[in-house]
Amino acid sequence: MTARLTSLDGLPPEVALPGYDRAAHGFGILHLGLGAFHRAHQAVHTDDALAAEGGDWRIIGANLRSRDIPEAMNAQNGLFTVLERSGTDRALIIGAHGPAIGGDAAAILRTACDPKIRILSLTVSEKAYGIDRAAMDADPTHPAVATDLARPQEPQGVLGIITAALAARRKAGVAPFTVLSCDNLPDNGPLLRAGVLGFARRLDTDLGAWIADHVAFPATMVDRITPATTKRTLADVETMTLCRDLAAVETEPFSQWVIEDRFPQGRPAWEAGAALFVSDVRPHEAMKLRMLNGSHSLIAYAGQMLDLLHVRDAMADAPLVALIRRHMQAAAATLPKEAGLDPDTYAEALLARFANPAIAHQTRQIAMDGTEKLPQRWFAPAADLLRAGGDTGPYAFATAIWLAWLASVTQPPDDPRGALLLDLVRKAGADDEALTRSILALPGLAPPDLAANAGFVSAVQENLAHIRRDGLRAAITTELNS
Ligand code: CS2
Repeated sequence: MTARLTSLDGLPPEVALPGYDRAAHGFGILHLGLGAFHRAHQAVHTDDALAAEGGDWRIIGANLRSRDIPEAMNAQNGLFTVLERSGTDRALIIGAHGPAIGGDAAAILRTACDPKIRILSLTVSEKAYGIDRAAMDADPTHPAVATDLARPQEPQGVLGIITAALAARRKAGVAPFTVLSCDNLPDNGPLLRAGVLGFARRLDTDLGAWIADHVAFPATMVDRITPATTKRTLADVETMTLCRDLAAVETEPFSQWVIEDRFPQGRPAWEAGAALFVSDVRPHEAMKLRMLNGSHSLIAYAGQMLDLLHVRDAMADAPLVALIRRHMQAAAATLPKEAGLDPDTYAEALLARFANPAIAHQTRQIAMDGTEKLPQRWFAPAADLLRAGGDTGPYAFATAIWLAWLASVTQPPDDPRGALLLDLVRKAGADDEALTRSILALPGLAPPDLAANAGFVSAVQENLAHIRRDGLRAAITTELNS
Protein backbone atom coordinates (compact mmCIF):
# COMPACT_ATOMS: atom_id res chain seq x y z
CA MET A 1 0.00 0.00 0.00
CA THR A 2 1.18 3.52 -0.78
CA ALA A 3 2.43 5.48 2.23
CA ARG A 4 0.45 8.44 3.53
CA LEU A 5 1.62 11.97 2.83
CA THR A 6 3.29 13.03 6.09
CA SER A 7 6.37 14.99 5.09
CA LEU A 8 7.90 16.86 2.19
CA ASP A 9 10.72 14.37 1.79
CA GLY A 10 11.05 12.16 -1.22
CA LEU A 11 8.24 13.64 -3.32
CA PRO A 12 8.70 13.51 -7.12
CA PRO A 13 10.48 16.61 -8.44
CA GLU A 14 7.51 17.78 -10.51
CA VAL A 15 5.38 18.20 -7.37
CA ALA A 16 5.53 21.83 -6.16
CA LEU A 17 6.48 22.19 -2.49
CA PRO A 18 5.95 25.09 -0.08
CA GLY A 19 8.57 27.75 -0.79
CA TYR A 20 9.40 28.32 2.89
CA ASP A 21 10.45 26.47 6.01
CA ARG A 22 7.22 25.45 7.72
CA ALA A 23 8.81 25.10 11.16
CA ALA A 24 10.07 28.69 11.02
CA HIS A 25 6.57 30.18 10.92
CA GLY A 26 4.06 30.37 13.75
CA PHE A 27 0.28 30.40 13.57
CA GLY A 28 -1.78 33.58 13.20
CA ILE A 29 -5.05 32.47 11.59
CA LEU A 30 -7.90 30.32 12.84
CA HIS A 31 -10.02 29.18 9.92
CA LEU A 32 -13.55 27.81 10.37
CA GLY A 33 -14.74 25.53 7.56
CA LEU A 34 -12.10 23.14 6.22
CA GLY A 35 -14.04 22.38 3.05
CA ALA A 36 -12.47 21.82 -0.35
CA PHE A 37 -12.91 25.46 -1.29
CA HIS A 38 -10.80 26.80 1.57
CA ARG A 39 -8.07 24.27 0.92
CA ALA A 40 -8.00 25.18 -2.78
CA HIS A 41 -8.20 28.94 -2.24
CA GLN A 42 -7.16 30.78 0.94
CA ALA A 43 -4.71 28.03 1.94
CA VAL A 44 -2.92 28.36 -1.40
CA HIS A 45 -2.85 32.18 -1.28
CA THR A 46 -1.47 32.00 2.27
CA ASP A 47 1.23 29.55 1.19
CA ASP A 48 2.26 32.01 -1.54
CA ALA A 49 2.26 34.89 0.96
CA LEU A 50 4.42 32.92 3.41
CA ALA A 51 6.86 32.03 0.63
CA ALA A 52 7.11 35.66 -0.49
CA GLU A 53 7.09 37.62 2.77
CA GLY A 54 7.12 35.15 5.65
CA GLY A 55 5.46 36.01 8.96
CA ASP A 56 3.69 34.01 11.63
CA TRP A 57 0.60 33.45 9.54
CA ARG A 58 0.15 29.72 9.31
CA ILE A 59 -3.41 28.43 9.73
CA ILE A 60 -5.14 26.31 12.34
CA GLY A 61 -8.17 24.85 10.56
CA ALA A 62 -11.40 23.75 12.20
CA ASN A 63 -14.70 22.16 11.31
CA LEU A 64 -17.60 22.84 13.63
CA ARG A 65 -19.04 19.38 13.17
CA SER A 66 -17.39 16.97 10.78
CA ARG A 67 -14.14 15.28 11.75
CA ASP A 68 -13.04 13.49 8.56
CA ILE A 69 -10.89 16.20 7.02
CA PRO A 70 -9.34 17.42 10.32
CA GLU A 71 -8.44 13.81 11.15
CA ALA A 72 -6.97 13.26 7.69
CA MET A 73 -4.94 16.46 7.97
CA ASN A 74 -3.71 15.63 11.47
CA ALA A 75 -2.54 12.23 10.24
CA GLN A 76 -0.62 14.10 7.51
CA ASN A 77 1.12 16.67 9.69
CA GLY A 78 -1.25 19.33 8.24
CA LEU A 79 -0.08 18.69 4.68
CA PHE A 80 -2.38 18.19 1.72
CA THR A 81 -2.26 18.32 -2.07
CA VAL A 82 -3.99 20.74 -4.41
CA LEU A 83 -4.42 19.26 -7.86
CA GLU A 84 -4.82 21.99 -10.47
CA ARG A 85 -6.69 20.52 -13.40
CA SER A 86 -6.16 21.89 -16.87
CA GLY A 87 -5.35 18.89 -19.00
CA THR A 88 -1.71 19.07 -17.93
CA ASP A 89 -2.45 18.71 -14.25
CA ARG A 90 -0.18 20.17 -11.60
CA ALA A 91 0.17 19.00 -7.99
CA LEU A 92 1.12 21.41 -5.19
CA ILE A 93 1.66 20.50 -1.57
CA ILE A 94 0.34 23.14 0.81
CA GLY A 95 2.27 23.76 4.02
CA ALA A 96 0.32 26.63 5.59
CA HIS A 97 -1.89 24.40 7.74
CA GLY A 98 -0.93 22.86 11.06
CA PRO A 99 -3.07 20.99 13.57
CA ALA A 100 -6.76 20.87 12.72
CA ILE A 101 -9.81 20.68 14.99
CA GLY A 102 -12.85 18.58 14.10
CA GLY A 103 -16.22 18.74 15.84
CA ASP A 104 -14.93 20.23 19.09
CA ALA A 105 -16.47 23.65 19.67
CA ALA A 106 -14.72 24.09 23.03
CA ALA A 107 -11.31 23.58 21.39
CA ILE A 108 -12.24 26.04 18.64
CA LEU A 109 -13.21 28.63 21.26
CA ARG A 110 -9.98 28.09 23.21
CA THR A 111 -7.94 28.57 20.03
CA ALA A 112 -9.92 31.69 19.10
CA CYS A 113 -9.01 33.18 22.50
CA ASP A 114 -5.28 32.59 21.96
CA PRO A 115 -3.56 35.98 21.52
CA LYS A 116 -1.45 34.65 18.65
CA ILE A 117 -4.61 34.31 16.54
CA ARG A 118 -5.00 37.66 14.79
CA ILE A 119 -7.39 36.67 12.01
CA LEU A 120 -10.44 34.43 12.25
CA SER A 121 -11.50 33.52 8.72
CA LEU A 122 -14.53 31.54 7.60
CA THR A 123 -15.87 29.42 4.74
CA VAL A 124 -18.83 27.81 6.47
CA SER A 125 -21.38 28.17 3.58
CA GLU A 126 -24.30 30.56 3.44
CA LYS A 127 -26.61 28.58 5.69
CA ALA A 128 -24.28 28.23 8.70
CA TYR A 129 -24.10 31.89 9.67
CA GLY A 130 -27.57 32.30 11.17
CA ILE A 131 -28.03 35.87 9.95
CA ASP A 132 -31.34 37.40 8.94
CA ARG A 133 -30.13 39.20 5.84
CA ALA A 134 -33.22 41.35 5.32
CA ALA A 135 -33.09 42.59 8.93
CA MET A 136 -29.24 42.68 9.03
CA ASP A 137 -29.36 40.99 12.41
CA ALA A 138 -28.70 37.62 14.05
CA ASP A 139 -31.56 35.24 13.28
CA PRO A 140 -32.80 33.96 16.66
CA THR A 141 -34.82 31.23 14.92
CA HIS A 142 -31.66 29.67 13.40
CA PRO A 143 -30.97 26.49 15.42
CA ALA A 144 -27.32 27.31 16.28
CA VAL A 145 -28.16 30.92 17.17
CA ALA A 146 -31.07 29.85 19.39
CA THR A 147 -28.90 27.26 21.18
CA ASP A 148 -26.03 29.70 21.68
CA LEU A 149 -28.22 32.53 22.93
CA ALA A 150 -29.54 30.13 25.57
CA ARG A 151 -26.04 28.89 26.55
CA PRO A 152 -23.56 31.58 25.45
CA GLN A 153 -20.72 30.11 27.57
CA GLU A 154 -20.68 26.92 25.50
CA PRO A 155 -21.25 28.16 21.96
CA GLN A 156 -21.63 25.68 19.10
CA GLY A 157 -22.30 27.98 16.13
CA VAL A 158 -20.53 30.70 14.18
CA LEU A 159 -22.01 33.81 15.81
CA GLY A 160 -21.81 32.29 19.30
CA ILE A 161 -18.15 31.28 18.98
CA ILE A 162 -17.02 34.59 17.50
CA THR A 163 -18.89 36.56 20.17
CA ALA A 164 -17.67 34.42 23.07
CA ALA A 165 -14.06 34.63 21.86
CA LEU A 166 -14.23 38.40 21.42
CA ALA A 167 -15.81 38.77 24.89
CA ALA A 168 -13.02 36.68 26.45
CA ARG A 169 -10.31 38.64 24.65
CA ARG A 170 -11.84 41.93 25.73
CA LYS A 171 -11.94 40.73 29.34
CA ALA A 172 -8.34 39.54 29.19
CA GLY A 173 -7.13 42.75 27.56
CA VAL A 174 -6.13 40.92 24.37
CA ALA A 175 -6.62 42.76 21.08
CA PRO A 176 -9.51 41.34 19.02
CA PHE A 177 -8.88 39.32 15.88
CA THR A 178 -10.03 40.51 12.47
CA VAL A 179 -13.05 38.54 11.24
CA LEU A 180 -12.79 37.57 7.58
CA SER A 181 -15.78 35.95 5.87
CA CYS A 182 -14.83 34.17 2.64
CA ASP A 183 -18.31 32.94 1.74
CA ASN A 184 -20.29 33.89 -1.37
CA LEU A 185 -22.59 36.29 0.45
CA PRO A 186 -23.27 39.86 -0.63
CA ASP A 187 -21.24 42.37 1.38
CA ASN A 188 -20.03 39.46 3.50
CA GLY A 189 -17.98 41.60 5.92
CA PRO A 190 -20.72 44.07 6.90
CA LEU A 191 -23.25 41.22 6.92
CA LEU A 192 -21.24 39.14 9.38
CA ARG A 193 -20.56 42.25 11.45
CA ALA A 194 -24.32 42.88 11.66
CA GLY A 195 -24.91 39.26 12.68
CA VAL A 196 -22.24 39.31 15.40
CA LEU A 197 -23.41 42.68 16.74
CA GLY A 198 -27.02 41.48 16.80
CA PHE A 199 -25.98 38.35 18.68
CA ALA A 200 -23.68 40.17 21.13
CA ARG A 201 -26.18 42.94 21.90
CA ARG A 202 -28.79 40.39 22.90
CA LEU A 203 -26.36 39.22 25.60
CA ASP A 204 -24.58 42.41 26.61
CA THR A 205 -25.03 45.85 25.07
CA ASP A 206 -21.59 47.03 26.22
CA LEU A 207 -19.98 44.08 24.50
CA GLY A 208 -21.92 44.90 21.33
CA ALA A 209 -20.70 48.51 21.46
CA TRP A 210 -17.10 47.37 22.07
CA ILE A 211 -17.21 44.99 19.08
CA ALA A 212 -18.71 47.75 16.92
CA ASP A 213 -15.83 50.07 17.87
CA HIS A 214 -12.90 47.66 17.87
CA VAL A 215 -13.40 44.72 15.53
CA ALA A 216 -12.75 44.84 11.78
CA PHE A 217 -14.86 42.73 9.42
CA PRO A 218 -13.31 43.33 5.98
CA ALA A 219 -15.36 42.24 2.95
CA THR A 220 -14.00 39.78 0.40
CA MET A 221 -14.78 38.34 -2.99
CA VAL A 222 -13.51 34.79 -3.41
CA ASP A 223 -13.39 32.77 -6.60
CA ARG A 224 -12.06 29.39 -7.58
CA ILE A 225 -14.17 26.62 -9.09
CA THR A 226 -13.60 23.63 -6.81
CA PRO A 227 -15.62 20.48 -7.40
CA ALA A 228 -16.08 18.05 -4.53
CA THR A 229 -13.16 15.66 -4.11
CA THR A 230 -13.84 12.22 -5.61
CA LYS A 231 -12.09 8.84 -5.61
CA ARG A 232 -10.66 9.88 -8.95
CA THR A 233 -9.08 12.98 -7.34
CA LEU A 234 -7.42 10.83 -4.70
CA ALA A 235 -6.25 8.26 -7.25
CA ASP A 236 -4.76 10.93 -9.54
CA VAL A 237 -3.04 12.62 -6.60
CA GLU A 238 -1.59 9.28 -5.57
CA THR A 239 -0.25 8.72 -9.10
CA MET A 240 1.37 12.15 -9.18
CA THR A 241 2.75 12.39 -5.63
CA LEU A 242 3.28 8.66 -4.92
CA CYS A 243 1.53 9.30 -1.60
CA ARG A 244 -1.94 8.59 -0.30
CA ASP A 245 -3.57 11.92 0.65
CA LEU A 246 -7.06 11.84 2.19
CA ALA A 247 -7.30 15.64 2.35
CA ALA A 248 -6.45 16.32 -1.31
CA VAL A 249 -8.57 18.67 -3.41
CA GLU A 250 -8.86 19.34 -7.10
CA THR A 251 -9.52 22.73 -8.61
CA GLU A 252 -9.17 24.89 -11.72
CA PRO A 253 -5.99 26.91 -12.45
CA PHE A 254 -7.82 30.25 -12.06
CA SER A 255 -8.04 31.83 -8.62
CA GLN A 256 -9.13 35.28 -7.54
CA TRP A 257 -9.37 37.00 -4.18
CA VAL A 258 -10.39 40.63 -3.73
CA ILE A 259 -10.12 41.90 -0.16
CA GLU A 260 -10.93 45.11 1.63
CA ASP A 261 -7.68 46.14 3.32
CA ARG A 262 -8.70 46.54 6.96
CA PHE A 263 -6.59 44.36 9.27
CA PRO A 264 -5.75 46.19 12.51
CA GLN A 265 -3.70 43.22 13.79
CA GLY A 266 -1.81 42.76 10.52
CA ARG A 267 -2.19 40.15 7.80
CA PRO A 268 -0.18 37.89 5.50
CA ALA A 269 1.16 39.49 2.31
CA TRP A 270 -1.68 37.93 0.33
CA GLU A 271 -0.99 40.35 -2.52
CA ALA A 272 2.15 38.28 -3.14
CA GLY A 273 -0.24 35.38 -3.73
CA ALA A 274 -2.09 37.50 -6.31
CA ALA A 275 -4.87 38.76 -4.02
CA LEU A 276 -6.11 42.23 -4.86
CA PHE A 277 -6.56 44.72 -2.03
CA VAL A 278 -9.18 47.40 -2.70
CA SER A 279 -11.15 49.97 -0.74
CA ASP A 280 -14.54 48.76 -2.05
CA VAL A 281 -15.11 45.09 -2.79
CA ARG A 282 -18.79 45.47 -3.70
CA PRO A 283 -18.56 45.96 -7.50
CA HIS A 284 -16.19 42.98 -7.85
CA GLU A 285 -18.37 40.89 -5.62
CA ALA A 286 -21.58 41.81 -7.46
CA MET A 287 -19.99 40.92 -10.79
CA LYS A 288 -18.82 37.56 -9.46
CA LEU A 289 -21.98 36.62 -7.57
CA ARG A 290 -24.37 37.70 -10.30
CA MET A 291 -22.45 36.62 -13.40
CA LEU A 292 -20.53 33.54 -12.25
CA ASN A 293 -22.66 32.16 -9.43
CA GLY A 294 -25.93 33.36 -11.00
CA SER A 295 -25.26 31.53 -14.24
CA HIS A 296 -23.88 28.56 -12.29
CA SER A 297 -27.27 28.19 -10.61
CA LEU A 298 -29.02 28.46 -13.97
CA ILE A 299 -26.75 25.71 -15.35
CA ALA A 300 -27.34 23.63 -12.22
CA TYR A 301 -31.15 23.55 -12.44
CA ALA A 302 -31.29 23.33 -16.24
CA GLY A 303 -28.62 20.62 -16.03
CA GLN A 304 -30.61 18.68 -13.46
CA MET A 305 -33.73 18.88 -15.66
CA LEU A 306 -31.84 17.80 -18.79
CA ASP A 307 -29.75 15.06 -17.16
CA LEU A 308 -26.49 16.94 -17.65
CA LEU A 309 -24.18 15.72 -14.94
CA HIS A 310 -21.48 18.39 -15.17
CA VAL A 311 -21.23 22.11 -15.90
CA ARG A 312 -18.94 21.32 -18.84
CA ASP A 313 -21.74 19.20 -20.40
CA ALA A 314 -23.99 22.27 -20.47
CA MET A 315 -21.21 24.14 -22.27
CA ALA A 316 -21.34 21.59 -25.07
CA ASP A 317 -25.03 22.32 -25.61
CA ALA A 318 -25.49 25.28 -27.98
CA PRO A 319 -29.00 26.43 -26.91
CA LEU A 320 -27.94 26.28 -23.25
CA VAL A 321 -24.81 28.30 -23.97
CA ALA A 322 -27.00 30.92 -25.66
CA LEU A 323 -29.25 30.98 -22.60
CA ILE A 324 -26.25 31.29 -20.26
CA ARG A 325 -24.81 34.16 -22.31
CA ARG A 326 -28.14 35.94 -22.19
CA HIS A 327 -28.28 35.44 -18.43
CA MET A 328 -24.78 36.86 -18.01
CA GLN A 329 -25.76 39.92 -20.06
CA ALA A 330 -28.82 40.49 -17.88
CA ALA A 331 -26.61 40.23 -14.79
CA ALA A 332 -24.03 42.59 -16.32
CA ALA A 333 -26.75 45.21 -16.84
CA THR A 334 -27.18 45.44 -13.05
CA LEU A 335 -23.53 46.30 -12.31
CA PRO A 336 -22.39 49.81 -11.39
CA LYS A 337 -21.13 51.53 -14.55
CA GLU A 338 -18.67 53.76 -12.72
CA ALA A 339 -16.72 50.87 -11.17
CA GLY A 340 -14.54 50.35 -14.24
CA LEU A 341 -15.47 46.67 -14.60
CA ASP A 342 -15.33 44.88 -17.94
CA PRO A 343 -18.28 42.46 -17.86
CA ASP A 344 -17.95 41.40 -21.52
CA THR A 345 -14.38 40.16 -21.10
CA TYR A 346 -15.38 38.64 -17.75
CA ALA A 347 -18.28 36.75 -19.39
CA GLU A 348 -16.03 35.27 -22.07
CA ALA A 349 -13.50 34.17 -19.44
CA LEU A 350 -16.30 32.55 -17.42
CA LEU A 351 -17.58 30.61 -20.42
CA ALA A 352 -14.06 29.25 -20.98
CA ARG A 353 -13.70 28.32 -17.30
CA PHE A 354 -17.08 26.56 -17.27
CA ALA A 355 -16.06 24.58 -20.37
CA ASN A 356 -12.74 23.33 -18.85
CA PRO A 357 -12.86 19.66 -19.91
CA ALA A 358 -10.59 18.65 -17.00
CA ILE A 359 -13.05 19.89 -14.36
CA ALA A 360 -15.96 17.61 -13.46
CA HIS A 361 -18.15 20.05 -11.53
CA GLN A 362 -21.46 18.39 -10.78
CA THR A 363 -24.67 20.32 -11.44
CA ARG A 364 -26.12 18.50 -8.42
CA GLN A 365 -23.53 20.09 -6.14
CA ILE A 366 -24.36 23.63 -7.29
CA ALA A 367 -28.12 22.94 -7.12
CA MET A 368 -27.90 22.50 -3.32
CA ASP A 369 -29.15 25.19 -0.94
CA GLY A 370 -31.08 27.16 -3.57
CA THR A 371 -33.02 29.21 -1.01
CA GLU A 372 -29.69 30.36 0.48
CA LYS A 373 -27.96 31.11 -2.82
CA LEU A 374 -30.64 32.49 -5.12
CA PRO A 375 -31.46 35.70 -3.18
CA GLN A 376 -28.07 37.25 -4.06
CA ARG A 377 -27.56 35.40 -7.35
CA TRP A 378 -30.95 36.05 -9.00
CA PHE A 379 -33.51 37.90 -6.98
CA ALA A 380 -31.47 40.94 -5.91
CA PRO A 381 -30.28 41.62 -9.48
CA ALA A 382 -33.80 40.98 -10.85
CA ALA A 383 -35.18 43.52 -8.37
CA ASP A 384 -32.48 46.01 -9.42
CA LEU A 385 -33.51 45.57 -13.04
CA LEU A 386 -37.16 46.00 -12.17
CA ARG A 387 -36.47 49.26 -10.32
CA ALA A 388 -34.32 50.54 -13.21
CA GLY A 389 -36.97 49.66 -15.80
CA GLY A 390 -34.76 46.91 -17.30
CA ASP A 391 -35.71 43.52 -18.72
CA THR A 392 -36.30 40.94 -16.01
CA GLY A 393 -37.24 38.27 -18.58
CA PRO A 394 -34.02 36.20 -18.19
CA TYR A 395 -34.56 36.08 -14.42
CA ALA A 396 -38.21 35.08 -14.78
CA PHE A 397 -37.10 32.25 -17.06
CA ALA A 398 -34.35 31.08 -14.69
CA THR A 399 -36.81 31.16 -11.78
CA ALA A 400 -39.28 29.06 -13.76
CA ILE A 401 -36.57 26.45 -14.40
CA TRP A 402 -35.86 26.27 -10.65
CA LEU A 403 -39.58 25.88 -9.90
CA ALA A 404 -39.99 23.23 -12.59
CA TRP A 405 -37.05 21.33 -11.09
CA LEU A 406 -38.51 21.66 -7.59
CA ALA A 407 -41.84 20.41 -8.91
CA SER A 408 -40.09 17.34 -10.33
CA VAL A 409 -38.43 16.15 -7.12
CA THR A 410 -40.01 13.49 -4.96
CA GLN A 411 -37.66 13.80 -1.97
CA PRO A 412 -36.98 17.06 -0.11
CA PRO A 413 -34.29 18.93 -2.06
CA ASP A 414 -30.89 19.38 -0.39
CA ASP A 415 -31.69 22.78 1.07
CA PRO A 416 -32.19 24.00 4.66
CA ARG A 417 -35.81 24.68 3.67
CA GLY A 418 -36.08 21.42 1.69
CA ALA A 419 -39.01 19.97 3.64
CA LEU A 420 -40.95 23.21 3.31
CA LEU A 421 -40.21 23.41 -0.42
CA LEU A 422 -41.51 19.88 -0.94
CA ASP A 423 -44.60 20.72 1.08
CA LEU A 424 -45.32 23.79 -1.07
CA VAL A 425 -44.78 21.76 -4.24
CA ARG A 426 -47.24 19.11 -3.05
CA LYS A 427 -49.85 21.69 -2.01
CA ALA A 428 -49.63 23.52 -5.35
CA GLY A 429 -49.88 20.34 -7.44
CA ALA A 430 -50.32 21.29 -11.10
CA ASP A 431 -51.32 24.87 -10.29
CA ASP A 432 -48.48 27.00 -11.73
CA GLU A 433 -49.72 30.20 -10.18
CA ALA A 434 -49.96 28.71 -6.68
CA LEU A 435 -46.45 27.27 -6.94
CA THR A 436 -44.97 30.53 -8.23
CA ARG A 437 -46.66 32.68 -5.62
CA SER A 438 -46.02 30.43 -2.65
CA ILE A 439 -42.32 29.98 -3.37
CA LEU A 440 -41.66 33.63 -4.21
CA ALA A 441 -43.37 34.58 -0.95
CA LEU A 442 -40.83 32.64 1.16
CA PRO A 443 -39.31 35.06 3.67
CA GLY A 444 -35.89 36.37 2.68
CA LEU A 445 -35.97 34.86 -0.82
CA ALA A 446 -37.03 37.67 -3.18
CA PRO A 447 -37.25 41.39 -2.34
CA PRO A 448 -40.94 42.14 -1.64
CA ASP A 449 -41.33 44.51 -4.61
CA LEU A 450 -40.15 41.78 -6.99
CA ALA A 451 -42.28 39.05 -5.40
CA ALA A 452 -45.34 41.33 -5.62
CA ASN A 453 -44.70 42.55 -9.17
CA ALA A 454 -47.53 41.30 -11.36
CA GLY A 455 -45.41 41.34 -14.54
CA PHE A 456 -42.58 39.32 -13.03
CA VAL A 457 -44.89 36.83 -11.31
CA SER A 458 -46.94 36.19 -14.44
CA ALA A 459 -43.79 35.80 -16.58
CA VAL A 460 -42.46 33.17 -14.16
CA GLN A 461 -45.79 31.42 -14.10
CA GLU A 462 -46.16 31.36 -17.91
CA ASN A 463 -42.63 30.04 -18.34
CA LEU A 464 -43.27 27.40 -15.72
CA ALA A 465 -46.47 26.32 -17.49
CA HIS A 466 -44.60 26.15 -20.78
CA ILE A 467 -41.75 24.08 -19.34
CA ARG A 468 -44.18 21.70 -17.64
CA ARG A 469 -46.32 21.36 -20.75
CA ASP A 470 -43.71 21.09 -23.54
CA GLY A 471 -40.46 20.31 -21.72
CA LEU A 472 -37.46 22.51 -21.00
CA ARG A 473 -35.82 22.07 -24.42
CA ALA A 474 -38.88 23.40 -26.26
CA ALA A 475 -39.29 26.24 -23.76
CA ILE A 476 -35.65 27.29 -24.22
CA THR A 477 -36.08 27.38 -28.02
CA THR A 478 -39.17 29.55 -27.74
CA GLU A 479 -37.54 31.78 -25.14
CA LEU A 480 -34.43 32.38 -27.24
CA ASN A 481 -36.52 33.20 -30.29
CA SER A 482 -38.93 35.54 -28.53
C1 CS2 B 1 -20.97 27.36 -7.01
C2 CS2 B 1 -19.75 27.97 -6.30
O1 CS2 B 1 -21.66 25.54 -5.68
C3 CS2 B 1 -21.92 26.68 -6.06
O2 CS2 B 1 -22.95 27.24 -5.69
O3 CS2 B 1 -21.62 28.36 -7.73
O4 CS2 B 1 -19.22 27.10 -5.37
C4 CS2 B 1 -18.68 28.40 -7.31
O5 CS2 B 1 -18.09 27.30 -7.94
C5 CS2 B 1 -17.61 29.22 -6.65
O6 CS2 B 1 -18.19 30.33 -6.01
C6 CS2 B 1 -16.57 29.69 -7.67
O7 CS2 B 1 -15.73 30.62 -7.09
